[in-house]
Amino acid sequence: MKIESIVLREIHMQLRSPFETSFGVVQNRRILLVEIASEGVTGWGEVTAGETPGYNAETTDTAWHVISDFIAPRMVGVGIAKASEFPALMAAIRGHEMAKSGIENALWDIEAQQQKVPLWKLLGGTLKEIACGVSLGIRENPEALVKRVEEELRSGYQRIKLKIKPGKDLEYVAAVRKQFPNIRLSVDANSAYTLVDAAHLRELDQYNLLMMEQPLNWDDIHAHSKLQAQIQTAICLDECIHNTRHALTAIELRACRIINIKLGRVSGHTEARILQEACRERAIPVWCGGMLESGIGRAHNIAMSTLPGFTLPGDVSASKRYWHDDIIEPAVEVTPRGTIEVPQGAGLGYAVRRDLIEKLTVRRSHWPAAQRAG
Ligand code: OSB
Ligand code: MG
Repeated sequence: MKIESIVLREIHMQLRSPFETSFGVVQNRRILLVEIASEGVTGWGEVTAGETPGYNAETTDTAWHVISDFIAPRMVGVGIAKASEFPALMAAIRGHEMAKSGIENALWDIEAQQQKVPLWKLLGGTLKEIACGVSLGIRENPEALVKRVEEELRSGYQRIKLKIKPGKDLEYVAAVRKQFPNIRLSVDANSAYTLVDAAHLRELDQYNLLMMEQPLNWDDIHAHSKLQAQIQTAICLDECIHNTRHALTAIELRACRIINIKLGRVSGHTEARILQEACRERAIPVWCGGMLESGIGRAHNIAMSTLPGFTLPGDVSASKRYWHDDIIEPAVEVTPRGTIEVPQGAGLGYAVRRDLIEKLTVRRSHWPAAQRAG
């Protein structure tokens, strides 16, 4: 596959409602899309970095910089046999996994289209439908949260995840658990606590949670191993895991019993595939996390979620929970049994709404192959 041109663009999309986590509130998303042309087909990828460095170190602007100054100029005009060769070409660029992932995943889309197979099949996926959960932002009070949970359950979602932070935790979890004694329920702190809070976090053990996601520092696997020894609830690592090496460290240190895989955080499909297999061999369940993606990132998440290691419901939910008008067609829908049926078309399996994307674009950069040759 010869990389004939790369287009990088920033689109602005407004979430239907603000999403609050322990690190901030977001409603106006600034999303980078990558479009790569190769031998008659076009592949799409999404950069899942946030607007601020509150989740991890990357932002929309750092990704723009790294792709523009280091990745796109190096890749345009280059021929590679398989998308899985891309990470080796990026070895000299430290970190910036989300920037790399936007490019790599577009190459996977191209490879699948060239082979005329759905991306999930090319990746080695086996599931025909994937199990869906939802991630609910922090609310003004427990009653509002309970009401929201009820709505999501009515839509069929199989697992509810509550965002928590100090001062907005026990009371909220208690209220939801009281109303729904048997649902699969989890919490996500996005690094809002420290080991000093261990006794406080142990209080959550009484609510029979499926997991507690990333309670401690975004880069501290060791501290999570100390916490896991003190609580019954399974810890799930999100922010800490950027690659398979990190996952193996966490598993060996018993820092978690579950791992959340996000394509952007682990630099793309190639590493995600290796990581889920490593977890499967060690009986560590994995699930697909979300980063408030547009339809393009969502379609990549759906493809990844068909791999055999993904045994827990992901944060992959319907387009309409996020957007009035998604940039793919058809929009992603969830069945009454809380699943997404995997698309059968080649590549992503959804049509990209180019006209809408043009309207949403606020900046654009283009690298034609000739630029490299000349
Ligand atoms: O920690 O999983 C997270 C959103 C932005 C940044 C981090 C996280 C999240 C979510 C939302 O939980 C998942 C989604 O619905 O896309
Ligand atoms: Mg998380």
